[in-house]
Amino acid sequence: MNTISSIARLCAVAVGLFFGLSATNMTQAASARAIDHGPIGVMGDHYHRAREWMLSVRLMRMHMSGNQTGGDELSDGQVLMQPNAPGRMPPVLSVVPQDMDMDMLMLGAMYAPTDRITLMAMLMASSKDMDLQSYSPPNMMSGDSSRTAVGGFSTSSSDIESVSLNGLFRLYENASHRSHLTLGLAQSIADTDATDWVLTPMGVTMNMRLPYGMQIGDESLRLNAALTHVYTQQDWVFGGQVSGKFELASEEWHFGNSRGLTLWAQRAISDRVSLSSRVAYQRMGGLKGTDALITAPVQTAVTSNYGGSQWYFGLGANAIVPIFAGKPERLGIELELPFDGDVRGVQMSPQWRLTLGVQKSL
Ligand SMILES: [Cu+2]
Repeated sequence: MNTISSIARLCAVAVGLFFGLSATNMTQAASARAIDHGPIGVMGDHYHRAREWMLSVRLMRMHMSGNQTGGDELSDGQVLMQPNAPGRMPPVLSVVPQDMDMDMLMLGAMYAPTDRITLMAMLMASSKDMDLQSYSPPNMMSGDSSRTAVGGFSTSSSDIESVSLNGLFRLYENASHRSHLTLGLAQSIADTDATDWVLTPMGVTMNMRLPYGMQIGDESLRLNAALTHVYTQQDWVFGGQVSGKFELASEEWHFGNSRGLTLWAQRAISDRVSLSSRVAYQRMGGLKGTDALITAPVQTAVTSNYGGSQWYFGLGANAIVPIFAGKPERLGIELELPFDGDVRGVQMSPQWRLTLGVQKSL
C-alpha cells in the first residue's frame, strides 16, 4: 500500500508539473471529441498525430469473492475437499480464500515521432489484498471429515509490477476506418518473494512466502502484440481488438500467456460526452514452473489452479472536461461485469472491475 500511495503522490506531482508547464501553451484542440478515444479499459485503442504527446493515469480495481471450479460455485466445505499439490500434506486444502481486491495504477506516456508510429511507455504498480479462512487439518485416521474453522486472516502485497514500451504502427486510415498494429515488450520487475503473516490450520501465525497469485509479478519478459480496428459512422464508433502477451524469458516460474478479444460500440451524446458498451474475452494459459517455498495448503499455492477463460460485459463513459489550460483533459470510466468463465482447478470468482482514467494531450 505504501509503494502504491507514494507512487500515486509522485505521479500527481509529475502530472501537475507537466500540466503547469503546458499551461503556457494556450492552444485549444477544437476538434477533439470524447468519442475519439475508446473505452478507458482498452489499452492502445488509438494512436496520435506527429509530434503529439499524451500522458495518462489509470486506476483499476478488480474485486473477487468466493470460489469456483470450471465456472461452478464452490462452498468452503467443497474447497476443503479439493486436492493439495501432489506429494504435499495434508492431501486436501485447509485454507479458503474469501475476498480479494486487486488495485492497479498505470502511468502512461504516448508520443508520435511521425503520423505512422506512436510510441507508448507504461509503468504499472499493483497491490493485492486477500481475506482467508483457515480450517483445522482433516483427521485422516478416524475418517472424520468435519473441519472446524480456526480463524480468519488477511494477506497483502504491493509493488511496482512492470514497465513496458510499445510501438503502435498505423496500418490503414481513411475518413471512417483506421487500424493499427501494436508491438512491444513488457518486463515484470516486482520481486517474487513477497511474504506475509498466515494463520496456519494448527492455529499458529507464521510468516510465509505468499502464493503465486498474491505475488505482484513474475520477473518475466513478455511480448505484447495487438491488432486494433476502429470504424466511425457519425455519432457511432465500433471497435475491435485482438491481443496477446507471450512469455519470452522468465525465472523459475511464470504466469501463462494471455490472449484477449474485445469488441465495443460507442455513441456520442455530444462532442464532450460519449457512452460505451463492450464485450471482452480473456484466455490465460496455466502457470509454468514452481517455487519450493510456496507451500501453504491453499488453492493459490497449487500450480494447476491457474489459467482459464473469462467473459466480461462493460459499460463506460468518456468525457472532455477542461481542468487545466491547454488541451482539455479527457476522463474515462468503465465498469465491467463477468458473465461467463471456465477456470482450471479451483480459483476465486471475479465479481467486477472498475477502471478510471485521466488523459492529457499536449
Ligand atoms: Cu493517447
